[in-house]
Amino acid sequence: MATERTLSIIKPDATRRNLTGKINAKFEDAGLRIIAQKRIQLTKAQAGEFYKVHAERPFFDELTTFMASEPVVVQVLEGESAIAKNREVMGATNPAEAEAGTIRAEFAESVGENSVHGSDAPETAKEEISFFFSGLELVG
Ligand code: DAT
Ligand code: MG
Repeated sequence: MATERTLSIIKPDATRRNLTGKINAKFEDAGLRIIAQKRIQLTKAQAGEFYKVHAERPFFDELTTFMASEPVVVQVLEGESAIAKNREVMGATNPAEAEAGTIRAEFAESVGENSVHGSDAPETAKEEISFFFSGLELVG
């Protein structure tokens, strides 16, 4: 096992309902450290660039409109196997399939408005962290 960093986003459905602290508590309780964090408003174009891997999917327009609809909190989580651990804490994409106790089981409103994003592999984690944060902002 190795210490990893992963990119997390608290999505607009969660910031709107004032859930940032409750979601951060789930990360910290799981041993993930929030080593960088900022609240920003994405444009639809920026959301589209971030999610470009999904550009051909039927839900792309809905996804990018949603991600630009209200502020998001972008963050870097660090810990042992942080990428997989964060995916565990998040739960399945569809909250109806998410395990009890996960963020999406407790807070997500639908498959589209599912409260959190988390990187899915070491390469995407690296890319996604540098999409939002400069090296100077990552103090560990
Ligand atoms: P995850 O966020 O669990 O990594 P993903 O990468 O497959 O899931 O999809 C990215 C986001 O796109 C997901 O969090 C919500 C949205 N999405 C995925 N499938 C969808 C669907 N069938 N309908 C609406 N939105 C969807
Ligand atoms: Mg994904």
